Amino acid sequence: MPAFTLYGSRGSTNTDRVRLTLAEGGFTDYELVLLSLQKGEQKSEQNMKRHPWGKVPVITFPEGFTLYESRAICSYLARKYSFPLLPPDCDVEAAALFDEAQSAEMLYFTEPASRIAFEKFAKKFMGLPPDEAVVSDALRSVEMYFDIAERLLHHKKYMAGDNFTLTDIYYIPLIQRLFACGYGYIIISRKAVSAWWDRCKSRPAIRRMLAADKEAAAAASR
Ligand SMILES: N[C@@H](CCC(=O)N[C@@H](CS)C(=O)NCC(=O)O)C(=O)O
Repeated sequence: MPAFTLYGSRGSTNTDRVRLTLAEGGFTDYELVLLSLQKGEQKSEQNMKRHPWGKVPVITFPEGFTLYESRAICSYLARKYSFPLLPPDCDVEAAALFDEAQSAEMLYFTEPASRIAFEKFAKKFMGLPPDEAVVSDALRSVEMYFDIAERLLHHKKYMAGDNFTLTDIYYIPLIQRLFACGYGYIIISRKAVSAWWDRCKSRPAIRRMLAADKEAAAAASR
């Protein structure tokens, strides 16, 4: 029996955060159950019991422990299985800088980047046109975000310091989405941000997972 079940969805950036964390940790002893967001399976009675807001991802253990929220899941898994993706608990300053970087990612990057992904990517599958005013406003925020990240990344290799951590993983799915929507220039045009992105995506586990997902998406569209 696998150690736990991850309920997620294909193309879900929040699910991909967890999958990337597991890939980086080299952990494969889990079952991935894909729910169809198009069919509304995340709002089924069973999933509402797992996730009170009716979303993915969620993990459940055979003994009954259940956890939702992608970042909480990633840090729980990193702690439980000792993935080297968090600062050591004894280094309180490094832990505080990690929390700081995670807050910045979640509030100043993911918030506007998700609006772009929803308008330019998800709405296509719903047969709806993007709201260009929302996109322009969100693009301005993402550009400003990376102007600041550019300055900060001149003094550190990764978002929370000189080590690759979960915070770097948290960016990957939505940056992939920005590239898919034609906004990759936001990353590439900033030297330090672009170098950071290259360091992240060239990690062997990340490279393998991104290549496999690209291949799967191409096969699904054939
Ligand atoms: N803050 C949550 C966001 C979860 C979320 O919005 N998941 C999306 C998929 S990427 C979802 O389930 N959307 C369907 C819905 O809201 O009905 C996390 O980090 O896990």
